[in-house]
Amino acid sequence: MMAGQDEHWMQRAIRLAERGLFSAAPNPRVGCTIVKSGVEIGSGWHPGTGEPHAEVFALREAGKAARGATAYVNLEPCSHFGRTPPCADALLEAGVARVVVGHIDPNPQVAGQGIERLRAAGVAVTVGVLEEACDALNKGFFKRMQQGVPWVRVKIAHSLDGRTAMASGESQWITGEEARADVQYWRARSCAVLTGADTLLHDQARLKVRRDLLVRRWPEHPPVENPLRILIDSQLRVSPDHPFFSDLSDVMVCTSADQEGDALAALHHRGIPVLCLPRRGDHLDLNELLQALGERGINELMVESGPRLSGAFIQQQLVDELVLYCAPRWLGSKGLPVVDLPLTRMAKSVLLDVQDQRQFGADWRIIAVPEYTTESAL
Ligand code: AOF
Ligand code: ZN
Repeated sequence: MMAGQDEHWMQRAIRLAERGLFSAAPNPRVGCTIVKSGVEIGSGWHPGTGEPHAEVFALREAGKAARGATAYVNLEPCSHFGRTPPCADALLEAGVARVVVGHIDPNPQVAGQGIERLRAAGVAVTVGVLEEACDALNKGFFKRMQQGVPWVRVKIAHSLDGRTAMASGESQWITGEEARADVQYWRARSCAVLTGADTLLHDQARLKVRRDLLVRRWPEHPPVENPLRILIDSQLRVSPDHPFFSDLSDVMVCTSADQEGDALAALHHRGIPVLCLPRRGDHLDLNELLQALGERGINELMVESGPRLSGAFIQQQLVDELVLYCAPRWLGSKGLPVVDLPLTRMAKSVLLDVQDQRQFGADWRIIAVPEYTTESAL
């Protein structure tokens, strides 16, 4: 089989996997296509936890024709009995002759054993086709499996003069509708969306996925699971009557472990789950938060906060990716900064590795990865 063909069909597997972009978590997004004589004879994708895996749907569709065919999967077929039996066994039973894998599954229950089992049974296995794209699709799942914590993505909308709000905190709306529709895409693919008290005290944000805006950005109408909405409020300044709490099915408040009194009692009274975190300098220990979120199966965390909290995530070197929307507008010299980072020397500056830049309406979106050094730690 020509390498170009492998790439073509792996791209198809990735497209199938993307149908689970907003619903597969905490499981990875997985797609599978079964190909014989250059023709797809079965396809499938994993819709979410508890549902059959991608390979199972694809094999069902292919039926007996799967014998001697090639299966393309963006993630290594599993080898363990989880909620479903191992996909490696299903592929063997169906008599598939070759399996092309995009990326190894770092889940310790799998971690190469799926591939081993297939090879041991005489199936030809090719690993690493379009590996980078397969990695990009499941960065959160991979990080949680390898490090126990979610992938942290910080979103910031700012003006061309580097301001995120007026001095009063007023910030609606800096960017235009297209950029805001794109924000819905990131929210929908996140397992959790996090904000801070400063933000909620200034606006009526609920951090819900706006499906009317999402369909503009992603018109296929795939299933969407609501992300967990997290409020960081170390002093419990946000009232339980804030619109953020109008729906309690998917909220959580994180506060300081030394909080007590009426405000805490009011949250408990309303049945709002509260996570108490130790302090670390001026902020809560965000690393502890990430550990707790990892244990809850959060793969991708999106931070949509003001400059103080975004700054704390950057200072604690916890940000994996920045999604910046820059609007062609000046908010003036009294406005709030992009992040609160009280640096004094150039040596401490945080370099950003720009991965992608693109225009949304009149605004620019920049995706960048902070390059931390020991020097950039405050
Ligand atoms: C595959 N194909 O489509 C997916 C896989 O609880 P379970 O049984 O659903 O197992 C979940 C684990 O299986 C998940 O953590 C990951 O390692 C793997 N996901 N594997 O062969 C799939 N979704
Ligand atoms: Zn499986």
